[in-house]
Amino acid sequence: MRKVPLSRFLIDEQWQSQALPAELRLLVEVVARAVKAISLNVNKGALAGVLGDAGTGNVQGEAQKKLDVIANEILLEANEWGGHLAAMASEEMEKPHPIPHRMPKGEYLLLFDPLDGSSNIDVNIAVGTIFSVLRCPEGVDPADEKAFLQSGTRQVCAGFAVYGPSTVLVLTVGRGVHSFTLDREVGSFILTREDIRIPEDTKEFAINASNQRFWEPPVQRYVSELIAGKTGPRGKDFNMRWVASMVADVYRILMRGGVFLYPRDTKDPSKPGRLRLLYEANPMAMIVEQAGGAATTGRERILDVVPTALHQRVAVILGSRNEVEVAARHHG
Ligand code: AFP
Repeated sequence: MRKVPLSRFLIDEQWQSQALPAELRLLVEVVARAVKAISLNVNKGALAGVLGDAGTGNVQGEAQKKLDVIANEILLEANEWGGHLAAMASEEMEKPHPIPHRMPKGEYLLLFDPLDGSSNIDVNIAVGTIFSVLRCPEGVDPADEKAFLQSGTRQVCAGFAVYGPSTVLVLTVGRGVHSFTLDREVGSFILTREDIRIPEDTKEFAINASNQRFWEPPVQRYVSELIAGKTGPRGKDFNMRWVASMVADVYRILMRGGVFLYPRDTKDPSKPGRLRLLYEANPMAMIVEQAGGAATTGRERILDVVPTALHQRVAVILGSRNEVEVAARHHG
């Protein structure tokens, strides 16, 4: 494979395919630089005193880890001054973060989960960063969350980083999915997988099985068939994985197929599912669809969901197209 740094790849996308406006290329470069800084902090772990709780809570009512706050600050600081953004929104902040008046502004909105899987950080399991890019609608105040309430089909870019044995950046600008591995000696992301395609079938599913008693009947039926394996209607055995870091489960699915489910459950009726639509489900759904997979709530395509609130949650079933289809059929 040609050793292509992210910057070269993006320049090619900009000039050869006219698919990437200069401002969006700058946005991706800036986010990639922020991801490198987050990776550095994550990899220092205990040595940098960045583990453990921050002693604060976020808008989700969840205790924040120190690295949640650090990663959020890194992304805000890196993106404030480039002139490519109108505003940002984060899992860690209740309201949108407008670009300060003294800074130049651009046409894009950047949404992110700065540290996905943060409950894993203290036990040294892979975590990540998820991001989504929208255009700011004309005539809408970017500081108003209404500017962000756009269906996932409106995304112009989506990506995530996995801080695992290696740091990998997965990216789509609407022309396939590509992954870049961080070369720490040079400090560059190097293209390592071009035009990733998810196998259409799979024998591997990912779900937090401890919630089984809270699932709706269609999911109960679907998962029990997977567990029945050869002895059941599927006629084949399945394997199960659950990392509890969506970035790690989705990356595995991009590499070898699989189906990931975080369904609605009755555990907390106020939360239709755990995952957030705008900065977790939508970017992952765009990536999975661009890689030939499928992403549904069980009842509708995730990218078609019309958002009504910045931090709303949604049920997620995504991965190998044919397997997602089987799960969706159980929903009638
Ligand atoms: P945290 O970021 O709070 O650890 O949540 C991670 C996550 O949003 C997603 O990455 C996982 O797939 C899912 O939640 C894990 O949820 P459970 O802890 O309920 O299994």
